[in-house]
Amino acid sequence: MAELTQAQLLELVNTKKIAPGNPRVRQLTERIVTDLFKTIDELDVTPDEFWAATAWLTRLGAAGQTGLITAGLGFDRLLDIRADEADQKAGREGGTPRAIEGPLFVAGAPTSKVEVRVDEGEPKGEVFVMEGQVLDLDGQPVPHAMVDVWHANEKGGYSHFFPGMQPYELRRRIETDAKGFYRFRSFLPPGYAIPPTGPVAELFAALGRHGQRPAHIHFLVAAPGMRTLTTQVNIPGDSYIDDDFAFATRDGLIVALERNVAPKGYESLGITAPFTRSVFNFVLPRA
Ligand code: MBD
Ligand code: FE
Repeated sequence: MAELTQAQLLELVNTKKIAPGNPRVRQLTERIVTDLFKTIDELDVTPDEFWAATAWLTRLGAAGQTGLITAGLGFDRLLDIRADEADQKAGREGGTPRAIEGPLFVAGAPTSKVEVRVDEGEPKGEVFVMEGQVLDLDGQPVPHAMVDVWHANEKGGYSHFFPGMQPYELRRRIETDAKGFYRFRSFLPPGYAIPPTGPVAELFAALGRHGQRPAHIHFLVAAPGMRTLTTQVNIPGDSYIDDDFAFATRDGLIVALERNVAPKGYESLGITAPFTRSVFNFVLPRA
């Protein structure tokens, strides 16, 4: 045992067992350990570098930023690209493009039927209404779909993650009516920036990268018998629209804005002055 070579050590690590364990976990661990041994050897990783990396991982977990780094290193978008490829191969094309959930979704937001005001009090930005239908691929309404919507506040912060916000602030669920209609009022949120200090900010500084996302609103649309859609829409005109640190913007998800829409018909949302609107349908394939 004393005179192990690198190759012998790797073989030992990857074959050691007293029980079958979980074959998939064994397979993935073996691959990752093998690749890391190779990286350390070929790039001549020093002990200082190695232990700095493990300390960084510890801080990453403690800061709750694992979901932020997966997005920033492209893994979330990779999974979407792979899901799109799988759909294409299976002939399951069409519908609203998926876009990454990101690390900031919180389940269980307050639910309303058909319409809701997402923000509260004085508008913190341009008053915005988004409305449309949930449809199937044939253009037929999907009744009683559940539309989860969540977005950042005027400082780019999300409730449950950003200090000083109320539980479920800027998070709501809307149940569509029999014709699949939904609508909500809020304000146009600004973009998002990663927390300025912390493990992700440190890595991004070392990589010479920014941690900005263009202005966006998240959705999760679910209905019985339909495939759940996780997506985001982008607000046009943001300078980061083609430079998202999370690689999540997509054609077909940049909403068209109509400005100066007359308030008539929007009184139930508390609207009494011209506002900004976007009509957007969510199209879901069958499950
Ligand atoms: C966000 O607001 C977001 O949407 C993603 C994907 C990653 C970090 C912050
Ligand atoms: Fe977001």
